[in-house]
Amino acid sequence: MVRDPGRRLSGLLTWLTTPLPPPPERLRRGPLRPGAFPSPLRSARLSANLGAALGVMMLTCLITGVLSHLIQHPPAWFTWPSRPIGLYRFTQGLHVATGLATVPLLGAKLWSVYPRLFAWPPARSIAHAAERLSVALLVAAALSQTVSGLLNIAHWYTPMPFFFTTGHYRVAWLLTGAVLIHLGVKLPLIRATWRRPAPPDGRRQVLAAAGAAAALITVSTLGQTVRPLAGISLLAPRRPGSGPQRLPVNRTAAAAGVRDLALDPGYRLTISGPGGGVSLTLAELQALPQHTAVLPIACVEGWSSTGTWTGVRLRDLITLAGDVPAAGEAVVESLQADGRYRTSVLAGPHLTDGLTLLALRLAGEPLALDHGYPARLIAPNRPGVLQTKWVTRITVREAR
Ligand SMILES: Nc1nc2c(c(=O)[nH]1)N[C@H]1C(S)=C(S)[C@@H](COP(=O)(O)O)O[C@H]1N2
Ligand SMILES: [Mo]
Repeated sequence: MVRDPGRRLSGLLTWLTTPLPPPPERLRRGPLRPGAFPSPLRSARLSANLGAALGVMMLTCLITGVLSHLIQHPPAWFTWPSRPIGLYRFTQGLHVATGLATVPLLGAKLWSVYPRLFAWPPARSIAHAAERLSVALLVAAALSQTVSGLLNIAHWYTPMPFFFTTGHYRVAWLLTGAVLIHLGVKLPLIRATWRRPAPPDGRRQVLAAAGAAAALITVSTLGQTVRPLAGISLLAPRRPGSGPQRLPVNRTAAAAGVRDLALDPGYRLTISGPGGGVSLTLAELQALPQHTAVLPIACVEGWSSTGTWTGVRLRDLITLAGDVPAAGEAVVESLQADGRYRTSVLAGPHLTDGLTLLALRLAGEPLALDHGYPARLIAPNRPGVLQTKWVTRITVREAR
C-alpha cells in the first residue's frame, strides 16, 4: 500500500519545524548576551538594501562570467560572433568591474548581519538550523569567489588550492544556488521591510559609504580597460599603455620557455589540412599580402589594450593548404612546449573574418618577442587567452 504523499510531506514539515529544546541560559554570555550589538546603524532595511545592490552586481558578474566560460569552452549549440570587435572587451571588463565592486558591498553586508551569528537560541528547529547552514555556504562561496577573482587578477596562484577557472566556475553555481535559497527564505522579510516607510532620520550612512567605496574601486581600476582613466588607475594591476610596443604582456617569452625557438632563423610556420600542407619561412610570410587591423587584446583578467596589428589574413593562409571544409576549424599551436594557453581553436565567424590575422607586426614594428615574435594570432572579439603567441603550426580540420 502506498502512503498518502501529502501526509508524508506534512509529517516531514512538522519534524523539521518542531522547536528544539532550548540551550542552557548560562551559555548566554559575551556576544550571545541580549543587547550585545547596540549599533543603531544596523537594520533590516540596511541589510535588504545592501542585499539588493549585491544582487545586481552578482547577477551581472554571473551572466558575464558564464558568457566568458562559454566562449572559452564552446558547446556545440553556442557560437560567439566576431563582431562587434570590442564586445568581449566590454563584457569581461564588466565582469571584473562588478566583481571588484562586490568587495565593499559584501564587507558592509557581512558587517550588517554578523550579529546574527550569535542569535539566540542558535537553532530554533531543524529547518532553522538548515537555513543557517545554507547562509554559511552562501558566505563561504561569496568570499571564495571574491578572493579567487582578486588573486587571479593579481596573478597570485600559490594560495589557490584548485585550478582557478574550474574552481571559480563551479563555485559560481554553488553561490547562485545558495543566493536563491537565501532569497526564497528572506523574501517575506524583504517585502515587509520595503513596504514600511523609510525611517525619517534616513540612516543611510552605511549604504552611502559602501556605495562610495564601490564607486572609488571602480574608478581606480577601470583604467585597466578604459584608457582615459589610466592616469588614475591606482588599484589596477595592469595599465593599457605599459609594456613593449605600449601593450601589457601577460606571459613573457622567457616564462613560456620559447626564447631560443622564437629567435631561431630556422623558424617555420606549418599549415596543414585535409588537402595537404605547406611550410613557410618568416621571409615567405612577409612576402604574402599584408593587412592591418586595429584590435584589442582583452584579457580575462579585465585589462585590455588596443594595438595596430599587421600580418597575413588567416583565411588567406589556410587556403594555401587546400580547400577549407565548409564547417572547418583551425587549431593554432605555439612554439611553447606546455602550458594551458599554448594552443587555441579558431572556428565559425572568427576563422573567416577578414580582421583575423597571423600578425607579424605591432605598432608598425616587428612583434616584440614578448608579444609573440615571429607570429601571433589576433582575432576580433576574442578573449586574450585565445590570442595565441609564437605560432608555429596551424591545422585545419572538420569542426568537432
Ligand atoms: N603561446 C601563448 N600565447 C598566449 C599566452 C600564453 O601563455 N602562451 N597567453 C595569452 C593571454 S592570457 C593573453 S591575455 C594574451 C596577452 O597578449 P600580450 O602578452 O601580447 O599582451 O596572450 C595570450 N597568448
Ligand atoms: Mo589573459
